[in-house]
Amino acid sequence: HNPHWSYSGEEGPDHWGDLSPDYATCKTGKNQSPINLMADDAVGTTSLPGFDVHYRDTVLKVINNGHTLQANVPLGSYIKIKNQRYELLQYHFHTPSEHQLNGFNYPMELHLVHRDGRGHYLVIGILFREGKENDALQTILNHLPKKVGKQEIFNGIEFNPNVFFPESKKFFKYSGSLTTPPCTEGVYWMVFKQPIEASAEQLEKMNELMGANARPVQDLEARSLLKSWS
Ligand code: SG7
Ligand code: ZN
Repeated sequence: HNPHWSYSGEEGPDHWGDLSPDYATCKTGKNQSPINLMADDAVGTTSLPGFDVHYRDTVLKVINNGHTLQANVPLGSYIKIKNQRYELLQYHFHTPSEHQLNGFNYPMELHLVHRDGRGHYLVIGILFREGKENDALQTILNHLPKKVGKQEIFNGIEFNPNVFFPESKKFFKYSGSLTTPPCTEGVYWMVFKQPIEASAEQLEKMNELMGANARPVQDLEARSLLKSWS
């Protein structure tokens, strides 16, 4: 059983590394996430490998695990990068955003968590800004689990998270970590530059459901931040 952690107070992000030896990387790691994505400082390269999204329409399975609102995805949805297949496991939300773009947080961030056959994680981050109502997000808001900690399956609701990808495929790439304990490193992060939109009411509702669940930005340290354009 893992020690309890939270987003404020004695069990908050500043203390994660001290709550358990298992969480030491949260404090000592030099490749932590999230980070501030400074577009001007990022290394521009058009030679980053492309990615192909192969997500399926699947039944909606939603859980509020106490830290985030999460949808668990049945096997068969994946991203392909250079012949490497990263299976989509789940996606979840943070309010406000965990990554900053040019020094600013956004009201929300979506994380699509993938894993390859060797156990390496690839997380895709998509930022939300306030704007027009987001139909896909509304589908999720219309199907919320009634209890914390229990997954609810909404049979008959076919959902494909590929609708969340922004129009522009420009993205940042860097090597980071899980943004929650145990803060494991070696996570391949791709964060899209273009935010997508959700209405003020939707963002407010998500914030109400999850509370503030964003880890503060971490130092870049010796890493380089790449961008897929120049
Ligand atoms: C959320 O973020 C959950 C975790 C996730 C963690 O707390 O979605 O997922 C679980 C417990 O199923 O951890 C290993 C993992 O996916 C960290 O993910 S994140 O770095 O993308 N924020
Ligand atoms: Zn996350």
